[in-house]
Amino acid sequence: KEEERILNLDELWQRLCDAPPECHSLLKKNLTQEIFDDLKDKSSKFNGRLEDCIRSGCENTDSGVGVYACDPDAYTTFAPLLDAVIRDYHKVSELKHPNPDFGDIDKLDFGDLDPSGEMIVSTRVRVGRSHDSYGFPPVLKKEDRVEMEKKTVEALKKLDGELKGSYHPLTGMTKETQKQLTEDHFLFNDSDRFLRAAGGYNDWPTGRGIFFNDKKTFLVWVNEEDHLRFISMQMGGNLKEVYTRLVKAIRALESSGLSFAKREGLGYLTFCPSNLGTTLRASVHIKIPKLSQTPDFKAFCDKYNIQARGIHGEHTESVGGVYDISNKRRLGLTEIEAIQEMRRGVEAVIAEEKKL
Ligand code: ADP
Ligand code: CIR
Repeated sequence: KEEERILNLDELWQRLCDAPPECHSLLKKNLTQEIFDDLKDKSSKFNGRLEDCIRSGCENTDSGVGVYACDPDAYTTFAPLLDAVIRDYHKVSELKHPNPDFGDIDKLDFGDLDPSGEMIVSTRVRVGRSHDSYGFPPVLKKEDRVEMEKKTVEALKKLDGELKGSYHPLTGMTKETQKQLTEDHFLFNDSDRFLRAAGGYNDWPTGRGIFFNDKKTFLVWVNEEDHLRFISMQMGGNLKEVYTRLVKAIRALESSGLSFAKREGLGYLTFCPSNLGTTLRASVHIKIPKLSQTPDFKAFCDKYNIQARGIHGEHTESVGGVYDISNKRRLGLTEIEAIQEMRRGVEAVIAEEKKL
């Protein structure tokens, strides 16, 4: 069938050129004929090609970003495209990124963002990490995924205290368990067509799994979009507790023998250019039935550099006026600055909802 045929680079480019006027992806905006011609014959370290980076955005012209890096080296090989997309997404004119700075977690000047408990349902902060010696999904082989999973699980076994937990591979997990964990917002699935087109579900479910502690307040996603995602979450609005737990986990895992891909000016490298830098996304699920219905909702979010998503993740819908509100920028600021950006945005959202 036509849709199942793997399109070659020229066909992908043609699709992008023929994209409907509603296509406003960062790929469409930034991949000029000149850049295309410059990059079309290049290969990255793991033999990734331009088609691996742009397939998702060409097949899904309704993408927001539309670009993925085929491996960490893609950020160098395909820099003329990727740099432009990074500047655009993170709103930076120069590709500069500070050293990690999590702030003084014993002296944080915030606690619960919604002490009344009326508006915030839950709070989550995540970061992504990539093993520095492997490519990203389009160039990975089944064996790579299995090896990475093994290395990761070895490191996770060393966690102790509140972070101590167990690993649950997707292979062998019942459909019912997967469904329940996904509905409860703990687990990922293979239903994102953007990620699918980028090769994110190749060899599914091999090498994928989830680690969590007893309370499911600290979780690690293995080989979903990124090699690793560290997640801290809990019910209610206590950002201080959630963030503090994540910082402790990052510190423990950075000294557990794993080595993560990083680059001067870009911070930690991730599969999607929207995630690199701090890789941090801090979110609340929050009830905002009034604000979300105003015509200025999007402009309001833009003003505070926050982003609204549906409650089952990106590209999903809101349910009952509950939205996922998070910081949008991850590059060009420190971790603690990204958290403060989210905090200010959420406080403004709460104040505005109460006013309406
Ligand atoms: P990410 O980019 O962080 O991986 P997604 O938008 O794909 O995010 O969401 C991943 C999962 O995390 C989804 O199941 C989503 O519902 C859940 N999630 C995100 N933020 C929160 C939150 N504040 N509370 C509970 N679940 C959340
Ligand atoms: C898009 O372009 O809309 C998708 N490829 C998602 C982009 C950003 N989100 C992500 O990395 N999770």
